[in-house]
Amino acid sequence: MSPDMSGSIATLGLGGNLGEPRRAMADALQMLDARPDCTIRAVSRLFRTPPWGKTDQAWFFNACAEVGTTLGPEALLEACLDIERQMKRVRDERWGPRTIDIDVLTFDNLSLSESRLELPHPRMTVRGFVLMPLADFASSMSVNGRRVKEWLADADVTGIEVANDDRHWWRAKT
Ligand code: PH2
Ligand code: MG
Ligand code: MG
Repeated sequence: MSPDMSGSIATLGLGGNLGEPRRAMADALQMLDARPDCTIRAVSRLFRTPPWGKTDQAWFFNACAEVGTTLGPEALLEACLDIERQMKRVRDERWGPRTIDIDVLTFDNLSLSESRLELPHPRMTVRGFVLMPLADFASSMSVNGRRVKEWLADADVTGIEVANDDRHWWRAKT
């Protein structure tokens, strides 16, 4: 997307805890950025996070990204699911281990409540592993009436560590 093109701003949450999640997340961001209808505008640091929800599984890597896009929200979700499929995502159970997960967190200021896509992402305001990376580039963004940094101040971030503080970690080729 060229900078003068009108479009939308979406934020994404990425994570994984099977195989090589760092590589999978970097590849996913590069694949999105390579599309003519998506531009990666910002990427958080890379974090190492304790499993949330289902705790008897490996730690995750997590990151967030800001995307400029001319796609609509459903088409952006489809692009993310496509990438998950291309990367042969493995997932057996809800909240269980996965090679890669790409969630659409926000899309402009849109509120949506569809079975396939709820915006803002319904659990993003309570998840430290989403809020901490998101605050790297969107700490003042308003979500459900509060800023990301305010949600983050109330979130449990126990155990979350920075795995790579170079914001360009995702551009690495191999
Ligand atoms: N994703 C989940 C469930 N639990 N825990 C962490 N730390 N990171 C995740 O990305 C994650 C999770 C379901 O999408
Ligand atoms: Mg998820
Ligand atoms: Mg998902």
